[in-house]
Amino acid sequence: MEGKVFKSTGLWYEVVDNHGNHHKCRLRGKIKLKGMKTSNPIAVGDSVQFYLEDNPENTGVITKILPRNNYIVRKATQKSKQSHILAANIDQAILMVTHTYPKTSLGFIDRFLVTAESFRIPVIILFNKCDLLGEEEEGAVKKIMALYETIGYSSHLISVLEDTGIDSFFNIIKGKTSLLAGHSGVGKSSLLNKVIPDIDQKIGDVSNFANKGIHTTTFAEMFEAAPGTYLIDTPGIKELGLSEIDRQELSHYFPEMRDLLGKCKFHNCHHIHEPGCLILQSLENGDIAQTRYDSYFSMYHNEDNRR
Ligand SMILES: Nc1nc2c(ncn2[C@@H]2O[C@H](COP(=O)(O)OP(=O)(O)OP(=O)(O)O)[C@@H](O)[C@H]2O)c(=O)[nH]1
Ligand SMILES: [Mg+2]
Ligand SMILES: [Zn+2]
Repeated sequence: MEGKVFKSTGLWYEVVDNHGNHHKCRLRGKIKLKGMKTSNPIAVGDSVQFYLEDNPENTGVITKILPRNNYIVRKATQKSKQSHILAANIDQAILMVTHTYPKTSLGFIDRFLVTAESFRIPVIILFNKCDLLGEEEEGAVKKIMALYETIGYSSHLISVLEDTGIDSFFNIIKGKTSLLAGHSGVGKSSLLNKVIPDIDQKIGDVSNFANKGIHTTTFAEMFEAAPGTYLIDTPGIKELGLSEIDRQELSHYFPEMRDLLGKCKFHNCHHIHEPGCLILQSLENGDIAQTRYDSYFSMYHNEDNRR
């Protein structure tokens, strides 16, 4: 039988077959994936082959992972060399961010965008909790949104709480498999509950003390919002490792830099301090935003970007 992995809790995988039936499956032995140091062999969104065992519980055994179209990873832990696959076979990532409560830094957004670019996964940015914004803050958020729109990332101001901008969200996800990502506490599960009313994802608090989420969602899980429309809820991301990205390649993952590449005076320009650098010129004349260049600079030097 063939199916899609909807949930993975370590030992057990929830696999949904082509008829929509859910099966509790495990892995037989070890399936080795070539050249990948990942902490999880199978991820949510994977297509697998499995058979059902002849036992009272009717559990299944996964025998094969079908080739992935793509996948997105983060480092398993901060210092870890191992990567954790967040999800596989996704059409797009929805990055949910908040200006306050909790605050999402531009550095984090840019890191996520670069990671997604490197996996060739389109990103849509949702700015949630607009109900918490004063006039001035809303102006600031709209400026940030305009910046990302210019670069090519569709950005939306929403409030899950007040039901603002949720209708148009459905058009964004229709017929696709979307990964919902962002810091803990930004409202990912809240949005899921809103668009798929018959599920009941647990919602957490944002701690008053640290202004951070409390990691309510602990496992990635896929839900079917409508036939052919899938949403993957993920645990809040604290940071993203760029382990697989080479310094030389970094500028390729900044869309606003891409067109300029190869036109600097030196063909191997790193766009840090070289004379005749077109990227630095564009920064000077405002065609490249300072915040974006700051992110480039910091990623180039492999700095931790949790500002
Ligand atoms: N003011 C306001 N609060 C919201 C909004 N959306 C969600 N919240 C609140 O934010 C808190 C966190 O929501 P969750 O949906 O659990 O956040 P999450 O992103 O799933 O967090 P993790 O599972 O920890 O990654 C809850 O108290 C929600 O009620 C919003 O639009 N406005
Ligand atoms: Mg959650
Ligand atoms: Zn340059």
